[in-house]
Amino acid sequence: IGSEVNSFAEAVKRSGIDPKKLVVVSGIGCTGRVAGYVNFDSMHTTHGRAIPVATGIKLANPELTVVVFSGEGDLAGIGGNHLIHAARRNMDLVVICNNNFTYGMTGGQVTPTTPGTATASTTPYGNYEYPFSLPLLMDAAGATYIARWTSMHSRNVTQSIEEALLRKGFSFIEIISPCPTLYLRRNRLGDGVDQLQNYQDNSILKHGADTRETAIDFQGKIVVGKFVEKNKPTYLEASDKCAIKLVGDDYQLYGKTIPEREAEEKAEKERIAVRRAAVLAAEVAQQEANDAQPAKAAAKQAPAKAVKKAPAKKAAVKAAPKAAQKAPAKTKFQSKVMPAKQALAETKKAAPAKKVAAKPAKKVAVKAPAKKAAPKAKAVAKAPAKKVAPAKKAVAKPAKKAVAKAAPKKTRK
Ligand SMILES: Cc1ncc(C[n+]2csc(CCOP(=O)(O)OP(=O)(O)O)c2C)c(N)n1
Ligand code: SF4
Repeated sequence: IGSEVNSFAEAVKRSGIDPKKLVVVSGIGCTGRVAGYVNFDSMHTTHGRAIPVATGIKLANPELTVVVFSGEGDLAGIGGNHLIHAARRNMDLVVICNNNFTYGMTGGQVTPTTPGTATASTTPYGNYEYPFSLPLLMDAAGATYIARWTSMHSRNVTQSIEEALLRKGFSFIEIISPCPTLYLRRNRLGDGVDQLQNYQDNSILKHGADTRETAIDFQGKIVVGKFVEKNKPTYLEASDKCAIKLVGDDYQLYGKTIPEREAEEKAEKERIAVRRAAVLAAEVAQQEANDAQPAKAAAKQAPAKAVKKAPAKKAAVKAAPKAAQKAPAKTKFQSKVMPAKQALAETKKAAPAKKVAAKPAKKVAVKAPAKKAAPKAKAVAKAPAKKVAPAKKAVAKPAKKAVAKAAPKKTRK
């Protein structure tokens, strides 16, 4: 969840949207806590009701960008009805769904996406329900932007959120992520790093994939990418059209005629383009400075001594096979926002030339209480000491792990 929030903050910064015109709404759950982690206007609503609250906010003030950030249990379980109807209406919302296959906060019950045969506290002998594939559900319901990534794909997550923030209509981004304490433990799937390895090994990048082919089996292949991107009138645009038919061109919403609102929207788009160009220009300048001083930059990027020793476990995430790293063929679904240089060139076209030199927008900060930083640093510094374990212990650990991993296969058979 933390890496997703980081991707989200980065996407907000890069998009150039005004953080003061952004609202984050979440439901209840571990993911639902996101509303409290961010430094934007936010609302932590009741379980399953993030989308109706977000819809209300958007209708009350159409100038706002409204983002819903919640778990799959909240969005597709108790809130499933709201989810499909918001997609059907093409309500102007960005929905980010953290799918960890479980009701994390309440102890690991089965959810509408738990893969078949997986164990949950409510399916101790294996899940016998048929799970939803959320991209397929959203496609059938009418969502106009659908992407799926895993928490291994931080950059892609940033990219998709950035795209969604800059477009109109209902955008749905699913992020498959681990719940180590419940889903992974109960299914004996190791820890978070093991699961990231699984994502690395089993993700299949397929932009524009048929959403009927996005089902996820227990520890099976995960099709990721941008599956749908299309335009159709949003709920507000459709209701405007209907009102104009009835009332004529004098129709006003919140005291503004449609041409007045369109003019404001255009002006805001220009301001966004200016901010976005400034952020991207700063990024490009930083990159060029790094390239010019490779030695200095390398020294700067090198982790501190203590941190260097600690992530021995991280090394366990093996590099993906070369074939998997190969860039896929370009499709119409390819992102329009990366890399920074290309994005900057495109953004400059939209932004008034003079203003592009404006200072980069203020850093979008994720709330991080200063007090808590200290104990964290200590923990990192202490980590290597723990790892210098007596030979006996070191042998015992892997053996235990191997047994634990082998066990579920037996049980499932
Ligand atoms: C009306 C109502 N029913 C049930 C609950 C209990 N409850 C709190 S969080 C939660 C599950 C959330 O699961 P999910 O949305 O998948 O988020 P996660 O915790 O996995 O991130 C449930 C059932 C509640 N708070 N309110
Ligand atoms: S590990 Fe699972 S239960 Fe713990 S915070 Fe994460 S999602 Fe919630």
